[in-house]
Amino acid sequence: MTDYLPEERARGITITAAAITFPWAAHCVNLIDTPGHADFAFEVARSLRVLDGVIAIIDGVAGVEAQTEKVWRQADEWNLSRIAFVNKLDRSGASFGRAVSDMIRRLKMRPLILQLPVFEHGLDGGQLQGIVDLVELKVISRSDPNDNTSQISAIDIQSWPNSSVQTEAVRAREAMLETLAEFDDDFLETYLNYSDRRDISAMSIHKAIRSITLRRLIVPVFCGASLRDIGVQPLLDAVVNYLPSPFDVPPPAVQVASAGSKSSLDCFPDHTCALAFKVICDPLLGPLVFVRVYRGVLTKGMTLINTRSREKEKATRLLRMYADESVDLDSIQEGDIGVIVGMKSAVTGDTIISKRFHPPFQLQAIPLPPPAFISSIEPESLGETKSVSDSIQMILREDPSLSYSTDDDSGQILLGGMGELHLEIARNRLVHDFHAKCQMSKVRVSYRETISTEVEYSVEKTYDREINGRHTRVGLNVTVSSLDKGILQTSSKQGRRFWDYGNCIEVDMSRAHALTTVDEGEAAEAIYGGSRAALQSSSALQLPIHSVLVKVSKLQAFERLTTYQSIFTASRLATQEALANAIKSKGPTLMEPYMKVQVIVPEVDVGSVISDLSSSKGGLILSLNTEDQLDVRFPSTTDGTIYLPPDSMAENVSHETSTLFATISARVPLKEMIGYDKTLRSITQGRGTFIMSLEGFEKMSGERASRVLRELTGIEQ
Ligand SMILES: Nc1nc2c(ncn2[C@@H]2O[C@H](COP(=O)(O)OP(=O)(O)OP(=O)(O)O)[C@@H](O)[C@H]2O)c(=O)[nH]1
Ligand SMILES: [Mg+2]
Repeated sequence: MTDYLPEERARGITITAAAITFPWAAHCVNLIDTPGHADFAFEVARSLRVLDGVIAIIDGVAGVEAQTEKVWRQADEWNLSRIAFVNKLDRSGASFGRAVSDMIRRLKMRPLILQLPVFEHGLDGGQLQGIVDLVELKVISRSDPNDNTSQISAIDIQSWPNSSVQTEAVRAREAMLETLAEFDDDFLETYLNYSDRRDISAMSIHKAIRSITLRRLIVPVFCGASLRDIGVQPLLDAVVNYLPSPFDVPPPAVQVASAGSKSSLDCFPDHTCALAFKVICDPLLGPLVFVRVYRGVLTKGMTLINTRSREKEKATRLLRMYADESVDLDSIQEGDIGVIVGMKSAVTGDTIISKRFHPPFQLQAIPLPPPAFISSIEPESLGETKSVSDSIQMILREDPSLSYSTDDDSGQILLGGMGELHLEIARNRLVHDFHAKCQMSKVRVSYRETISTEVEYSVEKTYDREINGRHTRVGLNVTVSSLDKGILQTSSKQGRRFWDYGNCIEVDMSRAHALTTVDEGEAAEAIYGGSRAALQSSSALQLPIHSVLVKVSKLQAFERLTTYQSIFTASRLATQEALANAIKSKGPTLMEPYMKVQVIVPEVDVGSVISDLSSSKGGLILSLNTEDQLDVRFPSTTDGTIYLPPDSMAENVSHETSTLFATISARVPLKEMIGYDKTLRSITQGRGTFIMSLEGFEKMSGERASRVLRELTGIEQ
C-alpha cells in the first residue's frame, strides 16, 4: 500500500518513505514506511528525524540483516524507543529463537519476549497457526491459517490442545515478569507482593512495559507473519500501548543561527513550529511539503515563515496523506504529521514558524550523507538543457541526498548519489515521471580534491562589486590550509566553526570592522555560505573540495555599501582564489571514497570472498565473525543469561541443514566495489549479501592517482 511508485511496484522494493495516518484504539497513528536498501538511507534518516518511535521488522528466516544494524544505530542517535516484530514465521526455515538471538548479538539490545509463535504441532513444526500473548496468556489464531479473512479468536492458553505450548508460555511469562521487575522499581514492588504471579494484572504489566520501553531499557519483541495477517493487530496495539506519544518525548533541540548555540524549543514559546522533512513535486498539486508539527497548531490560511530563507508564505491548503492519496485538513495538530500544499521555497530540513522571531532559529537538521557516486547527464539536444536541468532541480528538491553540479568547461551536468541503484532510479524518474529528454552515463566514483599538507595560502582583499545594479564593497582575509584532523577535538579560540562535507570553515568576527548595516550573526552566516559555495567545486578539475580548513577574519564593512549578499560574494571569491593558488603551488591532490563493507556469506565461501576483497580489490579486512564465535549472552543481566524462545521452526526444516554464515568487515576503495553485487553473487552462488557505507575520503598517490587524473583531464600526467 505504501509502495505506490511505479518503480517500487516494478522492483518489489520500497524506494521512498511514505507516510500514512490511521486511527487505532482511540489514538491517531502516523506511520512512515521506510526503504531497506542502503542507497535510500536518507529516506530512513529523515523519517527517524521526525518520528518518536520505531517498529523494527526482522526477517524470521534471514535474521538481522546488515542494513538493519545500521538503521538501529541511527535510531540510537535520535534516542528513539523501539519495538521489534519478527516476521515471516510462516516460511520454511524461519526461527523465532534464532532471530531473537541474532538481535541480541548484532543489535546489542535487551529483548523482552511478549509473544511466542504457535505451530500446528506445538512449538515446532507444521504450519504457523497463531501467537501466544504472554501478558494475557491467550492464543490468538485464525480459524483457518490459510485464509486471511477467517475469524481471529483469542482463547485462554489452558484450552489450547498442545501442552508444550502451555509449559513454554508459562516459562516465557515468568522470564518476562522477572525482566520487568529487574528494570522497573514500581513493578518490582507488585512482583514481590504476589505469591501467585498469575494474579498480577495485565494493566500493571502494560504500564511497566511502557515505562521501560520509553526509557529505552528494553525492546519488546513480537512475532507473526504479516502476509497472513498473523500478529499484525497485536503489533498495532503495542504501538499505542508502548511507543511514545508526541507528549512523552522531550522538546526538540534548536539551533540559534547568530549565536551558533543549541537550545530547546521550549525557549521559543507562542510559536507554531514545524519541520519540513520531505518534499514531493506533484505534477498536479505542485510541491507537497511534509511537516511534523512540534509546537502549536498549523492552520489553513496561516502565514508561515521559513527561518532559513526568511520567506513568508501562506498555508493555503493542508493535507493528510494516506500513501499517495490524501484528504484536505483545516489544521495539523501539535505532534502530528501532514502536508502543506504549494510552498515554493521550503526544502527538506527547513523550520517553518508562524511568527517572526529574532534571532532566527532552526530545528536540528537532518544529517545529509555526501554522495560517493556520480553520473553525467546528457540532454538529448542543446535545446533540452534548460528543461532537463529544471527537472533535475525538482528531483533534487525531493531527494537532497542527490547532488547536482555542472562542469563549467564542458557544460556537462553531473548528478551525485548514494549508489548505483539510487542514480538509476533518479534517471528513471527524470525520464519517465518528468519526461526529461536526456541520457545518463555509467555510474562512476565521485572524487574529491584537497590541498597539500604543507600549503597555507592567504588572500586579503577588498572587493568592489556591482550586485543587482548596486555598488557594494567588502574587505576580508581568507586563509586556507589542510584540515588537521586534530582540530576536531579542540574548540576554536578565534571564532565559530562550521563543518560541511569534510571541510571546516572558521569565522572569526573578533576583528570585524565597521559592521553597521548587517548584524554580526547574519554576517557570519554570509561568510560561511560564500566559503561553502567555493568549496563545492575546484577551479581546475571541478571536483568538490575535501579536508580543507578555511579561516575567514578581518571582515571590513563600508557602511551602506556592505550588504549580506556582498559579504557572501566576497567570501566566495576570496576562498576560491586562495584554494586555486594553494592547489597550483603543489599540484592537485586527489581523494577517493573508501567504503566500510560488511559481507555476510556462507562459511564455505569465506576464503574466496576475503581473497577477492584483499588481493584483487586492495581492501583491508577488519574482522571476521563466524556463527560459533558469536556469544548470545547479554552482558548487563545479573546472571549473564536471558530468556530465549525455543528455536522453533516451521515445517520440514532440519536444524542440521541450515547453513552457517560468517560476517566479513573490510575497508575497500569504492571504485573497486562498483558492480560487487555481481561478483559476490558468482562467488557465493547468490547466497552472499553485503552492505557498504561511506567511511571517508582518502588521499590517492602514485599510479592510482595518475590514472584518475588522466581520466578526469584526458591529459597524460
Ligand atoms: N511468507 C511470507 N512472506 C512475506 C511476509 N511478509 C512479507 N513477505 C514477502 O516478502 C517480500 C518483501 O516484502 P516487503 O513488505 O516489500 O518487504 P520490505 O521489508 O518492505 O522491503 P523493502 O522496503 O524493499 O526493504 C514480499 O514478496 C512479501 O510478499 C510473511 O509474513 N510471510
Ligand atoms: Mg518496504
